[in-house]
Amino acid sequence: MTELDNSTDLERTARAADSGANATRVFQSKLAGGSTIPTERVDEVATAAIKALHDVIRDKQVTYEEYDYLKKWMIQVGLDGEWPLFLDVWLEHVVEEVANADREGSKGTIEGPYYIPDAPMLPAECTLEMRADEPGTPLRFQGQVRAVDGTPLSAAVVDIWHADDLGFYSQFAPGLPEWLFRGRVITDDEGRFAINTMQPAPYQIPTDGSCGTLITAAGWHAWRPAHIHLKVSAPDHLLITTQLYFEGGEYVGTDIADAVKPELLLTPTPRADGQGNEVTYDFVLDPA
Ligand code: MBD
Ligand code: FE
Repeated sequence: MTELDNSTDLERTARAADSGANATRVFQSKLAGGSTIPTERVDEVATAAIKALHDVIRDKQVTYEEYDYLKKWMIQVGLDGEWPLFLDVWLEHVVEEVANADREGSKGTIEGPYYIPDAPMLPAECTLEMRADEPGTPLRFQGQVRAVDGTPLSAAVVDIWHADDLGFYSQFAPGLPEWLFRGRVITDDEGRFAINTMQPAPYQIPTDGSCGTLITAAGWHAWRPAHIHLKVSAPDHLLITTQLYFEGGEYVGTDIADAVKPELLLTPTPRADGQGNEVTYDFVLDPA
């Protein structure tokens, strides 16, 4: 590899130290109060989880050497601030599957570790915050929010966040504007929105942290396909947390976080004015 290739690689690699510590801090402010989960429930779930691990140890004949590396690794995950990343990449998709099994409206998927609440409020027709020379392919992302019975939902909130053209998230990578590619868009009288942004790039799990250590040790790849995160909500309706992907995009079939669903694929088309791409995607919210 040449020097130049190497520096390009470094630029494109998120660093665990930048993203992990902030993901941990942001998560800690989410659960302010104490747990209200009953003792019986903790007993039931914790006992089953521990037993599932016992079964793996027996089934795979786990050795003391492997057990000690597990301990060392788990200690390091905490030091790196990567528990939010680890849990959201490898467990959350099943929690989401259970949570949203009974929904009739739009499909959800995982939230991941990089949501920031209280992003700037924006009108139905808007442009997300970006830099003057923002690299990438412009995307006009438009659609309508409706109830299950088809009623348009005005004043719904389309809370959107995504990475930039290098796969970096604002507030989790250094040097980016605070609210880059983050905003809460309010739908108009017909429940519609039209958001001008830039298509995000695939996201690579930081390779220099403990999640990266696991990925390398196991011979996996470290990538999520390019995606747009959303939380869509309206009064008297259930909030849906979801992501949208790009049909035919790299890693769409091999997402390390297993969070792609066929219903969540966008197929943007070139705009008539030559200014990048456009795509329409509607959301349907279940009643509260
Ligand atoms: C991401 O951008 C993401 O969405 C998830 C789920 C995990 C890591 C990075
Ligand atoms: Fe993401």
